[in-house]
Amino acid sequence: MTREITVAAAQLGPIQRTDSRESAVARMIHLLREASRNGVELVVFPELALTTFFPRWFVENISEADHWYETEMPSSVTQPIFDVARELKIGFCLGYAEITAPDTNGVRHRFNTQILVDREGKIVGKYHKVHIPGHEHHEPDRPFQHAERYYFEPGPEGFDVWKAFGGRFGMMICNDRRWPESYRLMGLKGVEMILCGYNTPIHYVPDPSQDILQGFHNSLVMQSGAYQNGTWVVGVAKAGLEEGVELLGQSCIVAPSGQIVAQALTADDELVIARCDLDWCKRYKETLFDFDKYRRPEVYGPITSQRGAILD
Ligand code: CDT
Repeated sequence: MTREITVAAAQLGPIQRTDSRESAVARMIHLLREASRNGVELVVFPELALTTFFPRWFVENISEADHWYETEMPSSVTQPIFDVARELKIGFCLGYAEITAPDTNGVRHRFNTQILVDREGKIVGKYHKVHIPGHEHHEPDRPFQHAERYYFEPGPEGFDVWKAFGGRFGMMICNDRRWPESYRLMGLKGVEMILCGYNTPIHYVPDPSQDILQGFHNSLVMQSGAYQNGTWVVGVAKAGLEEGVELLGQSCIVAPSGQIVAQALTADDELVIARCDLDWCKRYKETLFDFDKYRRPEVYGPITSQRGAILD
C-alpha cells in the first residue's frame, strides 16, 4: 500500500460578520471540487471556518454569542460538505466553534474544535484547542478584541493521534502551533502529519513590533515543529481583510525535513497542494530524532510540573 497522500491546505479568504454559514459551506464545496480535479485525498480547512472570527467582539451576556457555535456536526447546514466530500472520496479536516449539550451539572461547554473526517464521510477524530490565547475580559481600548479566553474553555483531553489515510494524523489549532509541547506530545505518539487551522491577526495589540514578524514566526514554528518531530505539518489560514482586521495567509505544507514544500500565493480562497510521502518521516524519526535512543525525559520534569519560569 502506498504511503503517499495528496493533501490540500484549503485556505479561505475573509468571512464577514454578515456572511451566512451557507455561503461559507458553498465556498468550501467549491474548493473540494477543485481539490478532486487535482487528485487530492485530504482537504484541510481553517480554524472557525464556518463563520467570521467572532472573538474579536465582546458581548456582556455570552449566550448572545450562542449563534456562532455549532450544536451538532454535521447539521443540516454542514451536511453538504460531508455529502460532497464522500461523493468525491475526499477526507477533510474542519474547524468550528462547538457548544455541547448540558452535562450532568447542566453546564454547556464551549470549545474551539477541529474534526477529521475519512473518505467515507465518517468523523474519525475530534480535537478541542488546548492553548487559548488572548484575554477573558472586555478590553475596550483595543482596536479589536481577541477574547478567545472568554468564548472557549481549553480542551481537557490534550493532543491525540488517529490512524487514518494509511498513517498517523494529529490535529492542533492556531495558537497551539507556537508551543513545542503540542508537536512533541503528538511526536511521542508517532504522528506523521499534523493538521492545523489558524486565524492570525497581523496586528499583535500587546506588542506591535511583532507585526512585521508574523509571517516569519508562522513559518518558524511550523518548520521547527515538523523537523524536530519528523512529521508533516499542514498549516491553513483564514486570510485577508476580515471586518477591518488583516489576517495572515501564508498557508503552507511543511515536510518532515522542515522545508516548506508548498505555500499560498494569495490571501483569498486558495488550494495549496502537495503530494506527501509519510515514509519521509522515518528519515528523521529513525536518525537524528530517534526519541527512544536520544531523549532524556529524566531531566525534562519541569516541563510538566511547572507552568511559568521560576527565577532563582
Ligand atoms: N486564533 C489564534 O489562536 N490566534 C492567535 C493570535 C494570538 S494574538 C492574541 C495566534 O497564535 O495566531
